[in-house]
Amino acid sequence: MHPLAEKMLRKSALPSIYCPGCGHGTVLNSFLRAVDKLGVYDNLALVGGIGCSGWTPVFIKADTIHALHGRAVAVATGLKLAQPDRKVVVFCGDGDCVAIGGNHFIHAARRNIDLTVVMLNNNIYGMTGGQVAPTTPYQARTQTSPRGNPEQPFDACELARAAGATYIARWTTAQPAQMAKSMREAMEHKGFAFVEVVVQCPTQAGRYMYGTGSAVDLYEMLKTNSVRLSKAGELGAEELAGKIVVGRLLQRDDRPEFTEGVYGLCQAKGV
Ligand SMILES: Cc1ncc(C[n+]2csc(CCOP(=O)(O)OP(=O)(O)O)c2C)c(N)n1
Repeated sequence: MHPLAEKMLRKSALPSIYCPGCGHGTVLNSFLRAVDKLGVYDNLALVGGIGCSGWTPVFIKADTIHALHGRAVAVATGLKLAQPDRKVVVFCGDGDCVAIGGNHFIHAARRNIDLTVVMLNNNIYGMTGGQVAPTTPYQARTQTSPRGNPEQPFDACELARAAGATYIARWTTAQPAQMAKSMREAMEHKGFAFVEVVVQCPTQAGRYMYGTGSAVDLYEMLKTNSVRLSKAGELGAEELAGKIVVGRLLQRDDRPEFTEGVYGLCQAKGV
């Protein structure tokens, strides 16, 4: 076993339940590298939601909580307020984060609470059989949109930006080193940090949406469709259609952090 895996994986949770070719393992790998580099291992508190992505903290030897579907950010908010010195990291799926948990997500961003939220976006509800998600592309075929998705998807990074997040990055599984760097930056950042990772899901999104269950083809698709933020500005709307803009999309430090604000108010009142 790789020394990092030896040190950080919870062996009782192995072997992994991820489907063959699933991108979630790459996200786990990048996260372990980010934690190792930062050396925050002993101070971590990880929160997972329901769904395939919710398994990510289960594999890591750290303090972890498994929250109800959609409630991972809400649970993390309580945890951070109770233990402000912790590095609290949430792993959630796109359905978990911006569908059922959408309200918690935008209000956590609005408060600028010091959390790192990693959203594993497979564009679908993976665990429950491939239902349509708020990130499913327009007209894409899923188990609940057999004639094509009639809804327009939204961009979770733009949602986070509008709500008040202060660090935002997006990568795909085809950029694991950059993803790890962003995870590091997100954990170092004081405030609400959001890292979206677009992952291949051969079993559900692959077969129904993209017409291939081949992880290699899906991975290639992610790679060729990724455009760096620095390059995206040079492209017109037509050239950008269907592309995934990747990079550090936002970093600002002009908004107060919520936990400090709460403790500051309590101190001022002598509580
Ligand atoms: C309150 C509630 N509603 C619905 C479910 C059923 N459920 C479990 S996982 C899941 C889909 C998860 O999709 P997503 O969050 O995108 O994560 P993925 O499995 O794709 O990683 C659903 C609907 C549930 N467990 N709890």
